[in-house]
Amino acid sequence: MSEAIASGAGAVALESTIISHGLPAETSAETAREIEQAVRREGAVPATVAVLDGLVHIGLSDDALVRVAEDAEVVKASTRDLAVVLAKGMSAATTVAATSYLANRAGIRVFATGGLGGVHRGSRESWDESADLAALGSVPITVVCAGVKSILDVPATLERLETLSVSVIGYRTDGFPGFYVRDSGLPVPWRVDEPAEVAAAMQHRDALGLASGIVVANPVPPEHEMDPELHEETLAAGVAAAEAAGVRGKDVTPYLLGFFHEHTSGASLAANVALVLGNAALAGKIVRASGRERLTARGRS
Ligand code: PSU
Ligand code: MN
Repeated sequence: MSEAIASGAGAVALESTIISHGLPAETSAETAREIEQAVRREGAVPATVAVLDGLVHIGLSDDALVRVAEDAEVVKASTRDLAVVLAKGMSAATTVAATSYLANRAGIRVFATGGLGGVHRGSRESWDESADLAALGSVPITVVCAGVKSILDVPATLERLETLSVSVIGYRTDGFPGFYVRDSGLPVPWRVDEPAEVAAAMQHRDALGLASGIVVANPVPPEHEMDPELHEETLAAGVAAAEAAGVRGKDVTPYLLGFFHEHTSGASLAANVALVLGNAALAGKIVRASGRERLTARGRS
C-alpha cells in the first residue's frame, strides 16, 4: 500500500463494479488502467477498491485489476454483501455504496465513479432503490459522478438524496446531468465552478460534524454526449426488454447498461468511458485542492 493510500489524504477511491459489470469485458481492463492514469495525471493516487479471495483491497495491482475486469467469478457486492462475501472467501467488485463505505474506513475522502445507483422506475411496486443512496446519507465522502442514468427515476432519486441529507452540487452546470446526456432536465440545488469550492464545502461538512456525503455531478464532455433522440429510443426499448426478460433486483442495472452498449453502435460506450475519465480527473483536482484547503485552515487557526 502506498503512503498516500495509507494516510488516505492524497488518494482517490475508484469503484470496481463499473469495471466488472458496467463495461464490456473485452476493453474494461484497459479502461480501468486509463481511469487510474487520469487520477495520476492530476497528482493524486488511484485506489481501486475490490474484494479478492476474501480480502478487502484498497488499491489494486495490475494483475488484480485485470482479474476484476475479466473473471466471471467476481460477483457484484453492495454494502450488505461484504460480510458474507468475506466469510465465503469470495471475490467481488464493489458498488458505489460498498466502495464509499470501505474507502471512508481507509481515510479516503474523494471517490470517482460513472453514475450513481438510484430509485428505479416503477419503484412504487418493486421497492427497488439502490443502497448507494442510503450509503451516501451515512458516509462522509465526496463522490464525483455524471449524475444518474435515465434508466432510473431521476426526480425520485433527487428527492431521496434530499431526504437523506446528501449535498448535491453541479460542477459548472445548473442542470443535474443524465449520465449519457449532459442535462437530465432537472435543476441541481447548488452549482460550483472550481474544485476549491468543493474542498471548502468538505471542510465545513467535517467541521459541522455532518456524517453525510457530497455528490459532485459532472456532466459528460460535450463532444462525447449521446444524441438525445437515440438515447430516448434506446432507453424505452431497454426498459421494455428488461421487463419482458423478467430481469429483477441487482441484475437490472448491468442488464440495461449492456443493452445500451449493444444497441447504440458504440455511442453509449464512448460516452461512458469519457465521462468516467472526466470524473477521475476532477476527483484528482478536488483531492489536490482539499490538501491546500487543509493547510490554509491550519494556518488560520
Ligand atoms: N450506474 C452506472 N454504471 C454502473 C453502476 C451504476 O451508470 O456501473 C453500478 C455502480 O457500481 C452502482 C451500482 O453503485 O451499479 C448500483 O447497483 P444497484 O442499483 O443494484 O444498487
Ligand atoms: Mn436494486
